[in-house]
Amino acid sequence: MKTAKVSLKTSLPVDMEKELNKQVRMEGMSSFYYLAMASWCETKGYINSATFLYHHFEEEKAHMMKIFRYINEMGGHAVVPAFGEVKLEYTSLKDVFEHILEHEIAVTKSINNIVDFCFQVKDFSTLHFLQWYVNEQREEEAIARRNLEIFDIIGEAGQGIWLIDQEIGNMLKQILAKETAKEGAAAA
Ligand code: OFO
Repeated sequence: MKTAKVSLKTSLPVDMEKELNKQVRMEGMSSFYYLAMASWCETKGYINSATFLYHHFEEEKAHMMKIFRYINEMGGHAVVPAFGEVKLEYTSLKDVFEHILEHEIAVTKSINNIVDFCFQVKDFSTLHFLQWYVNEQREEEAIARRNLEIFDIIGEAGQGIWLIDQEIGNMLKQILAKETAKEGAAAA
């Protein structure tokens, strides 16, 4: 007599698992974009921008892992994605930050599509889980826009580019202070 294979049941819809695995890849790709940009900045002497981008590389890695762990927690199967090539060269520091804003908008759209899908399949657990990403993307887009504004306000001529790099360093300090405050509030 054949024994039926017992598989663990999950409320995670199969298509949702696929969508989340795609997002795992997108977050992973994001981390490598930031890493490549950090390296480009470092080799050009934009040290503060490089530090900002190395920090962001770590953040994106954490975003990837958060979804990865969620898929398995829900009884799905998180898949290690194949990562493609990333852009290694940029024409200027502003070019780097323009790519960042474009990329973050693409990530927001991707998250929004999954949120929309949550409603379609009535997956309220994933909907709740993704709220964190909705907020995160709003914050990240705002930071990316602010970084580009800095270029317009200061101007790149003369010592401008040096000042811009300094200002991006200050932006990172503000981000780190906010993160510490959030952690403090969560621990209280
Ligand atoms: Fe993953 O937060 Fe932006 O991309």
